[in-house]
Amino acid sequence: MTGSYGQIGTELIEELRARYGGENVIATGRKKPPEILRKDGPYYRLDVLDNDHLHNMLVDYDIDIIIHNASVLSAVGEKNPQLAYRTNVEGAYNVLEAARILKMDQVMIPSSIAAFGPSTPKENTPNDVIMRPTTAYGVSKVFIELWGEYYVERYGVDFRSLRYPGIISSETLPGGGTTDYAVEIFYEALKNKEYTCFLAEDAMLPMMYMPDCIKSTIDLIEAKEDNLEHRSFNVTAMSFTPADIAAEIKKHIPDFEIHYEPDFRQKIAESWPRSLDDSAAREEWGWNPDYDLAAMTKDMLETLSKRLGLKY
Ligand code: AKB
Repeated sequence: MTGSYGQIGTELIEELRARYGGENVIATGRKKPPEILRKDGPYYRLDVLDNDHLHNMLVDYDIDIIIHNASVLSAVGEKNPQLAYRTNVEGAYNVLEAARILKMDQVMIPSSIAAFGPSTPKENTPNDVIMRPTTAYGVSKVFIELWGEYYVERYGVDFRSLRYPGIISSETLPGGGTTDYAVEIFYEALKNKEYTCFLAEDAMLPMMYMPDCIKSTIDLIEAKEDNLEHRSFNVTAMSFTPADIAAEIKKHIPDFEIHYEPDFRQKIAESWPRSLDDSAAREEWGWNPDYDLAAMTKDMLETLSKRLGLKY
């Protein structure tokens, strides 16, 4: 896995190691890893833009499946589109080329709701629909989907991708996305009983709790290739606005208050779907989420308050 120390990587690695054995799941990344990644299996420094190193590692460790999580997210991508291009487009190109040349068994590269744009229907967005994103991150995700699908047809590479919605998690903070508010709000609610949101109160976006994110990723990796009509899938578990999640938190922390100071990220959110139709994932590999807004909020507050030692 590349980008293993990110929000999704840290928790996905743990689950993969529990299922397949620590020594069979290699965590890689560009930085010094958190302790958790060294705990149950190997961690190696790897920059996916270093193509020789990437190929050497895949050969030396006899890798069958690559999960390419290293990515610059939407908000950071708008501040530095050139970085988004290099990391997301060139990084994914290197990974897909390595999979083709080395005849690897499978490549999983996440996409995102950011692959959709302002001209995409916003409600119950279908799996197959117009995609004209207006962010650097979104453009890079469309490239990944189309280049991956081209490699399926042209070279028989087993490419798979999930269009992740905003992911809410209690272990590792997200790094520079538009949906990050839905994680920050829990930390601030527990620490200060107050949160200033960078999106408007009615900015509705599709979301998913981390256990569902892990489940969807592993289910798609394990799905029988013959059952897949698509290669890039919408997945979702709930849709809510900042006002909705604040109201849900208030049920547990009655004196919690939210304020709104929308910044440049509001425009990004307005260009994305408000809800997704994930019926292709349900039909082709049995996707079915476990957490809705109420269940996720309860679990987040319980888990985070224990970890941070904060009562509510
Ligand atoms: C972001 O906000 O950039 C990501 C995403 C929806 O892909 N969380």
